[in-house]
Amino acid sequence: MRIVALAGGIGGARFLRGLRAAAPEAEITVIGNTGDDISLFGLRVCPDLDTVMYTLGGGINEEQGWGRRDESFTVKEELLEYGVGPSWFGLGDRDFATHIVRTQMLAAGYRLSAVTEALCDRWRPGVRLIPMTDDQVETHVVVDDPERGRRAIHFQEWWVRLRAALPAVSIAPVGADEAKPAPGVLKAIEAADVVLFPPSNPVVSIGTILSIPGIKDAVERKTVVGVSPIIGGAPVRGMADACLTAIGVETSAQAVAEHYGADLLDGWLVDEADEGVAVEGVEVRSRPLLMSDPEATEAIARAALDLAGELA
Ligand code: GDP
Ligand code: FO1
Ligand code: CA
Repeated sequence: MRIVALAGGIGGARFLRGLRAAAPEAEITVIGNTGDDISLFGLRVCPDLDTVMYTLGGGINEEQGWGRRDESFTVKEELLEYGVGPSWFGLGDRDFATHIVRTQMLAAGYRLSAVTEALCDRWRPGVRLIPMTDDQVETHVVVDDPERGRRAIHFQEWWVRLRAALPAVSIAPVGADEAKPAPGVLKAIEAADVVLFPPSNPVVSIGTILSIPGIKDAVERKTVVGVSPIIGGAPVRGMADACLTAIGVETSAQAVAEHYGADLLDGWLVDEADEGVAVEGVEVRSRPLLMSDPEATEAIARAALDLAGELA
């Protein structure tokens, strides 16, 4: 079986670990979000790609959900001694090595998709991980800054430094209009038996991937099953509610399914707390959706595949 999954960071990565266990024989292609990417200290950082790569490769900090385990922060401390920031973004020493390799390869002319493949040669995630695009796309957030007025800031500044505490006036994937899907993305979707939306952020993860011209149209032609990241009217972790509010979508499993719409979604898994969700043209099933341990996560992935099998 050929499976394509679109993925952000933590929610995507954890689901994929369950999917790999649920379908060990399947060929899984992951299309990763790169809208969170940022250049810091002259280095290219790809948080969502790295979260998927480290999680599936056994190198993730499990408690935190991002960054390396057994991490230290000597380089960051030394940079701060020089007065070189930002201090609000925690790049660890082990993680730095990934960004150095990536930046060196990009400078040598390799595309991000080729670089990601090279990094995965070390981590062996057991899936094919492709960035959504090789072109630079960076999500920006327009805020009303009490000191500096209305301005657009990088997504990471809004998410990590401000903890999404300033309401987003709007959120935009800058560069998406001119971006092309990375090599292999459309081919993988076309060849897929099923396309899965893990419980990733509907706006700045799945939404950003779908904003790359050509990807949404290709996905619409397939059997698509999504897993709700919203349980009982709230994100399980993180601040996805702030992103949904910015695009005028209520924070509920029902509203997220309606936002994706029946043209895109064929099946939708919601938590038992959200029983009663109904969207015309979408087959909705309720079951426990907390990825509390590997077994629970595998069961969620299996349920998504079972639903896809019925709908295909
Ligand atoms: P990010 O890039 O690190 O923010 O990660 P993703 O975009 O892949 O996923 C973030 C989403 O995962 C958040 O909206 C959470 O609500 C959702 N999430 C995290 N843990 C769980 C879980 O155990 N179950 C479900 N259903 N959603 C989860
Ligand atoms: N998230 C934080 O909340 N604080 C950090 O200092 C931080 C550093 C960081 C470094 C590398 C990396 O790959 C991810 C990192 N994240 C950090 C997570 C991350 O940037 C955001 O949670 C996501 O981009 C939102 O999906
Ligand atoms: Ca992300």
